[in-house]
Amino acid sequence: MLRPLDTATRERKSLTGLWDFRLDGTGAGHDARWFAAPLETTTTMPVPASYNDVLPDAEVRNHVGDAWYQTMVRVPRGWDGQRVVLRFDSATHRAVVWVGETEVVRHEGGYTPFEVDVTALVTAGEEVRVTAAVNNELTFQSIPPGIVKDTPQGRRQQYFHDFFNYAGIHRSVWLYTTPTNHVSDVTVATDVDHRGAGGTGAGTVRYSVETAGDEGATDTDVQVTLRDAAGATVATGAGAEGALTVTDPHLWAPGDGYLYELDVELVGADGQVVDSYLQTVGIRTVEVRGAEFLINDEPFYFTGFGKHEDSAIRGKAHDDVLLVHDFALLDWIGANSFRTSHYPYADEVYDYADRQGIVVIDEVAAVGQNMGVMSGLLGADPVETFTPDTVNDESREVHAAAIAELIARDKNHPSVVLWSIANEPESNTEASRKYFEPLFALAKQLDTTRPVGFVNVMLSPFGTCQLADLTDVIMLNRYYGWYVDTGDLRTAETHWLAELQGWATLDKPIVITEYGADTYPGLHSMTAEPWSEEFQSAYLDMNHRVFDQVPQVVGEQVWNFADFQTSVGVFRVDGNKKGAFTRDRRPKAAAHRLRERWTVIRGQGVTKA
Ligand code: BDP
Repeated sequence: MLRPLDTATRERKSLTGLWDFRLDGTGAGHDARWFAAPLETTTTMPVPASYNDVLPDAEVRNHVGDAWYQTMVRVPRGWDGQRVVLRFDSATHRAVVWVGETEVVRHEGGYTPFEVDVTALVTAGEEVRVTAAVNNELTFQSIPPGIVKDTPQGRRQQYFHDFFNYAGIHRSVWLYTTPTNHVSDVTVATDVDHRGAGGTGAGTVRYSVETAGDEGATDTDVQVTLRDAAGATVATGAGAEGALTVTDPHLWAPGDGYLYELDVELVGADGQVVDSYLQTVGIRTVEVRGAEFLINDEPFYFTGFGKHEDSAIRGKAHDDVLLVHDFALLDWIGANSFRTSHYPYADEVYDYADRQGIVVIDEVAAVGQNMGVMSGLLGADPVETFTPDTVNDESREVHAAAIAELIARDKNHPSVVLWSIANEPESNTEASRKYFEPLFALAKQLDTTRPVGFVNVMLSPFGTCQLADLTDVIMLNRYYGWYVDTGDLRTAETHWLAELQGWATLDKPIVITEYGADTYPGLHSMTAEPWSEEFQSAYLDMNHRVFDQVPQVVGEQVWNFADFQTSVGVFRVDGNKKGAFTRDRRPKAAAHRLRERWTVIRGQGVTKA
């Protein structure tokens, strides 16, 4: 799916700002046709924002059900004759949208965009009412899963993941135009002949363009022009599909976010440009070879974090200030990568990662498909994960759609080098294999250019995992010294090394996607006791000693970049405190420790010595 852009033939109008807002715990608004009139409310809500923490009200924070948003928008008067599209970059976790009194679109899944052609419902120069009912309920058929319980005190949402169920309109909303006959999709994939003359062989940009329109855009042709960062044309092509050759390309590489731009034009029979779309392109290769993860044919060692979209008051809303600040902190600490744990992030994040040369592991919102973790750690009712009544065939359809939407959205980002199709699902049973086999096949079919993996949980240690042969990269979340062998780092080190040496026999690259210890900022301890800043540093040191003994480990991503909000529980003190930074992005002692290690690794080039 293409992002809305301003180009020579396209215009956008942002619908961010204050919208009218009303909660609806019983779903009454649908029958009462709240979309048909101005919303009866005096409450306004910023878009984008999670609504939960904006108002100091427990009812709002813990709301279960619909949240109605409404705004009036004047369609720019110059838009006559254009195709007009309404797009939500996300609405968490599902939404129904009306323009005037007409329902225009429904979407399932809280972290990917959806859009609809509203040309027939709008008039250039006139106002139109846009209403969205955004629902935050999680069930066994949603990604991520959860259970809504009816209690005498009201409806309660239980869920199986360790971050707060923030909801609302978290990203931008757009009204935008395209010409009637228009470019509807662009796919680029790049290759480099690394063994070419002098070691810097030609680059290839394969492209494929889809078009749509009244007459199927049949009397139009596609022309493409590839420009370098200075704007000079380096290659041109004609036709909906093709391959462009770039001699001596400036490769996109970790730490060097060099981008070309592909100008895709739809040209009419009279030679007039009908539509123009601009697609950024990073020329690079990604390959798993034996136990190596290669970017541009060179072994890459991931350093960085599992992150969250999370901050005070805003919750999960995208925020450019935080974006630029977080990336500056990644640079400060010497990190070269992060995982979008545990859901697709805002489009802006990937654009910025492309430009900054930061490597991304891109994750589907499938987190918490593991009832073992829940009953073991959090005391939830013991149920089985994969049964007709829990995570079932219908859940898998929703999961498949989430994978397809993620790949469709992010396929052109050079920063994305690996798809993660689930975090810590049950993976040690036949049922889990049956559930996941088709999903791996789907991801590999939808993108033949990137490796596909999933993140393995500690309850499915080496030797028991039934998905290990399906995953291109072994991604492990391990908490030796924290959840097991708590505080005993010497024992933890032995256990961790023993398990890791088992995984190493599979001859696949291993990325440690989570290791971390909750740390209360400012708490100190002479003997490095858990929760202290000293312990967090000692814990990280222990992990690094283990990783450095196993050559198959090609990456370390600390859990977490920053402290983040979770549901309440006896394990959490105002959220999860495993951040290297606090929630307001101040460094704990561990941040300095990581900086010492990672700036050295960065200085050695992409690979670890
Ligand atoms: C892992 C999860 C992550 C949690 C983390 C923790 O993948 O979402 O926040 O543990 O417990 O199981 O801190």
